[in-house]
Amino acid sequence: MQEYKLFLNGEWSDSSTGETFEDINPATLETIGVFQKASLEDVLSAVDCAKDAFESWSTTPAPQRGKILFCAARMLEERKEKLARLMTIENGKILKEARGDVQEAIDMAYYAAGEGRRLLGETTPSELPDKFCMTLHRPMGVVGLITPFNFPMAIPAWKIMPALISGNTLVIKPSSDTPILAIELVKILSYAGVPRGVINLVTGEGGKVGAALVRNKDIRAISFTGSLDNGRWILSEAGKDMKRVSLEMGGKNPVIVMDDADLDLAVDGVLWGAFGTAGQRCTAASRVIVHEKKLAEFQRKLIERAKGLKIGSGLDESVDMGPLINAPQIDKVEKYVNIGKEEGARLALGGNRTKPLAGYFFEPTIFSDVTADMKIAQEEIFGPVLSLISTESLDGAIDIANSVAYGLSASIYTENIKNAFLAIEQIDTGITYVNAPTIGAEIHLPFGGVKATGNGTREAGTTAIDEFTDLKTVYFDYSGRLQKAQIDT
Ligand code: UN1
Repeated sequence: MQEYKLFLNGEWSDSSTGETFEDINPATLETIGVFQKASLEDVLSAVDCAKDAFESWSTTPAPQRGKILFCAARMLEERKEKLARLMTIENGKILKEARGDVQEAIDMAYYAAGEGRRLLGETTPSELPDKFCMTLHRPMGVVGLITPFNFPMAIPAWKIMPALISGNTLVIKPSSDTPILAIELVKILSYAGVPRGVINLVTGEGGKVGAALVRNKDIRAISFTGSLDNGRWILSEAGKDMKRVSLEMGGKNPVIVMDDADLDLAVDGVLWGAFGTAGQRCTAASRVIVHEKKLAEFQRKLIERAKGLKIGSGLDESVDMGPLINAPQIDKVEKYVNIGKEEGARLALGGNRTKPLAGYFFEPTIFSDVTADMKIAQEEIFGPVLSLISTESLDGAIDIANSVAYGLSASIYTENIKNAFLAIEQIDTGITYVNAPTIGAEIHLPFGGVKATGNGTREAGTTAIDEFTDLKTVYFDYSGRLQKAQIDT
């Protein structure tokens, strides 16, 4: 059994208490690795290492930092297939998606590396003569990154790459369900030349190890992707020290299908959006709001296609959907299926566990006759469960779309430009797709949501730099005399 270590100051080390935990393959339930349960002491030492490394890394010219990230990007590319297989074994997602996850990390590495030659500030005229005004991005210090299981390499990369190019040093704590890919990413960054101490990795329970990062006074920013409850706690706890907090939490992402939509295209999109990654994406489609005139036809086509989805090991290239991540997750999905039945929704497809292998498999599940206020249409399930809701009009559909606590991603299928623009304007989400599923964000655009999905920050795109830098405004007066803004003008 392979044993994985903590990464502290450029070295792989055991937890100070010697305690470990295991990680299983969710398709087969076989143990695939042993990991360190970091102690509070280990977390302190990780933060101390990052603190010591800050001065040298933050004063390394950003294009030089970029060079290291370019090298890491190429190494990731060379290892893409191997990493993707490892991910399918650890996370369960099918190979095609695992390759996409690694590709997202590669894209982010190249993109952030290029930022090394930008990190653009602004220049703007002064209201006074012989005075120059500009802004520049400054590194923050040590940042703490806490990542979820569902994108085991992409999400760590979304956070690590921008944090590094901005000149920060960091401690990352990956999900205990999928630490291997984060460990592989850190290994690659270290081979690529990230100096010792700049990047540190701790594994263990969120409530202990993650919480210790959130509470550590030497950490200037926390970037977290995960559940709403944990995000709420992090925001209030880190707020006590005035830390920067970036949160990406849940979604209850709607797809609106209008009566003028290309129905086959919409069926394709909904299938991919709802059942890709077995529904375990923050961006997964969990509600389809269909115009009543097309509901029967759409439902028939969707169910027919969903019936054909093959469930099994993600390593089998003919499989469409792998397992859920762990026992609590499949219990949660089952609980929501029961709630849906009790609420009076009609179970139109699936609804059961299934056992192509020993692991946590659940059928693609579709509820029809769902009303917008039912729990299954309001709460995030994070599994392959989809609710079909009928609407009479676009206005009605948008009201339903906006009736949930979350606001991450949404989509509309329509051939009518006016409908599309109204949806773009009126749906309360951070991301809106037209004639495409709710999933599939690209790394060079801002990613994040409104309402309970986050606290207004955006990962990826140029906004990733805002997440990890402080902005300094500079006034440079070369007039040689005292000039008073607002008064001498
Ligand atoms: C997530 O589910 O937390 O747009 C991230 C997408 C992916 C990222 C999802 N590129 O679905």
